[in-house]
Amino acid sequence: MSKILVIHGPNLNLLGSREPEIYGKETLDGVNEQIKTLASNEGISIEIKQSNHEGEIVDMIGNARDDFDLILINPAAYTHTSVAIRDAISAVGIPAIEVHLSNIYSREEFRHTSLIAPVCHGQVSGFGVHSYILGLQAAIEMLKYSSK
Ligand code: CA2
Repeated sequence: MSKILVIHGPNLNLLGSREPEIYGKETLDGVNEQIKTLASNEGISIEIKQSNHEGEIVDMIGNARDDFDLILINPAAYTHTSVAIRDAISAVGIPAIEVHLSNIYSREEFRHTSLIAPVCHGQVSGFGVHSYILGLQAAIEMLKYSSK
């Protein structure tokens, strides 16, 4: 059974409580339920983690090699700043897919650059909670083809 690690970056624990006009009204628990439902329908094993700390996220990525086939990550604000997370993804040896709730290219200019995207297989941005679902569907397709 394929195993996917989902990582939510800083402040995503606040989802649903503030800025609903940008990030929607769904809570992180609600997002996670949707992710788990799709994974279970597709026969995929999922582990979901959230951290507000860059080093912790670097460790999660580094430790994923032996236990997971793919990482689905919303690096949140670290998208635009973290060489450490980029290097961890680049080094881990399993594919990663980057997701964003908002369309980072239609927001402030500092959000237009992702340091993470160049080391990911692909990026989904701008579909709210559905970005995670689309990213997960893409991940599942990728894993199907890579195991043939
Ligand atoms: O659109 C996304 O998913 C982002 O990764 C969200 C980050 C932001 O820094 C990125 O540029 C784009 C922010 C996550 C914080 O989420 C909050 C949710 C509710 C209330 C406050 C913050």
